[in-house]
Amino acid sequence: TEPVAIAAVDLGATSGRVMLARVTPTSIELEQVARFPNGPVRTPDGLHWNVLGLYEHVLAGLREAARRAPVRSIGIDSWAVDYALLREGRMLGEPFHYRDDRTAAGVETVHAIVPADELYRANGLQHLPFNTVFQLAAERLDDVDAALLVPDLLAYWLTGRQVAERTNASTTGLLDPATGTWNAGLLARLGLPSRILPPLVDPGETIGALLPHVADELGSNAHVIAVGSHDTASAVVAVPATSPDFAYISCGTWGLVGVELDAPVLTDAGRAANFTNEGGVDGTVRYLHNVMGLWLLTESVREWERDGSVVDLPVLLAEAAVYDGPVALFDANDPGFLAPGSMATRIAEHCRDRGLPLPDSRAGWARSIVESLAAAFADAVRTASELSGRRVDTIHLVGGGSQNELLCRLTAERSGLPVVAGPVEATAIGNVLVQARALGVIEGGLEALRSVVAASVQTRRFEP
Ligand code: ADP
Ligand code: LRH
Repeated sequence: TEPVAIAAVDLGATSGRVMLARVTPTSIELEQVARFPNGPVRTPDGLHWNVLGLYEHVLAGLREAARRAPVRSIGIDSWAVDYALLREGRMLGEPFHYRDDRTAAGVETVHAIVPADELYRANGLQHLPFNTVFQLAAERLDDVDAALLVPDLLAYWLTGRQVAERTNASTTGLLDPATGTWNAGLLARLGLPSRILPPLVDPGETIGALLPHVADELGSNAHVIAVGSHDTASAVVAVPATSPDFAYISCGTWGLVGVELDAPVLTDAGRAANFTNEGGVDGTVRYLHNVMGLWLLTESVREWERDGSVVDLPVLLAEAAVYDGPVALFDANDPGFLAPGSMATRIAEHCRDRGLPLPDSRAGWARSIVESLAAAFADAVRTASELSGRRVDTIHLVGGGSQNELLCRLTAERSGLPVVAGPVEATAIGNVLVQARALGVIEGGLEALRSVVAASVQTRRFEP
């Protein structure tokens, strides 16, 4: 059969891309049409995302996609939790970046009304200081009539329709994990106005046609279809698993490590281990822990490059792989690594304060970061399995980090489990597959979608 053209907009915290996919009932082929850097921008009031800049790149990418193929539909995903505030359709300032430190005040405000254990029972989320609920608690909302998560904001700009896609909405801390609907009781207790939260839609639902001026600019009559708009939800759809006993590591800026379940686990042990229940595609639950991820490495590289030198990541990783000096095995999850700036210095101080061995080269520090991440990954896989009772016989490592052979090898060694690496663009693939199913190109549940991925992409296996 003739392949169907589908576009995926995938905005990661490190880079964004527009991908053009050609899909048949049994295969998917991906072509990158645009890629652009992304990251925090500091202005005097704090850290922000340049969403207008991102939107401009998205439009250019979609225009190019439509030039190359008759795109039937568009799906948008991005990092979670962050949002724009709107009044009468107008965005009130650039969204804050989740690494902005204003959220500390919001955490205090929320916990003073709803203690942490009660909040966990109400929303099922691990404590991350930037969960939307804490961010909103630090905002003035009197004049606001809508809060739109980033993918929903872009969908609104494309279609004129304001919705909240459910997987990403689950990261706000304002959804009831039992019903998957906005938690009205929690909102009322926190004094958060429910009017600002738009109606929920599920992945696969059509959000709308392009606004006339957008259709004109893009040269396209595609529709926007809701996907797992939380990037991690889309990434997990595209895990090329061939058996159910897998753990996943969605590895880019963050390392999201866990298992897929049918129902949330809301135990005290899970809360103590900081495990979260995020909403997945087809009503699944992602039971996972946020590991700090390759942010530790990219942010260190950014510091090293401040003297004008250029660090080539594959070269650095190749040196790290053969490095045989002292290695610092540190706690990659230390909250002190959340904020941007001087990462290499902060890691070195962290290690010195704890009497850890100190490498004497950049390759040694890169090795230490990757070893520490692999240890945190292995630990999180073990804990996910213990807490959920889910057997794990394979780890699927997907996302940009799957290109990091050293990381894959060390994760296999430290976990004692085989690591299957790839696809790199899992998120975009998961985004496309949900659209393809909505269009009737592919049929079936997640297992069927995953078998299309397994048949279409190259993976690499690392034995323990
Ligand atoms: P995000 O979606 O969060 O922006 P990605 O999934 O695109 O992140 O992954 C980005 C990460 O992939 C980078 O931080 C980098 O560490 C890693 N990466 C990219 N290219 C390579 C490469 N050639 N070799 C090893 N790692 C790479
Ligand atoms: C990864 C991610 C992750 C969230 C974080 C804010 O990009 O969406 O799942 O916890 O960003």
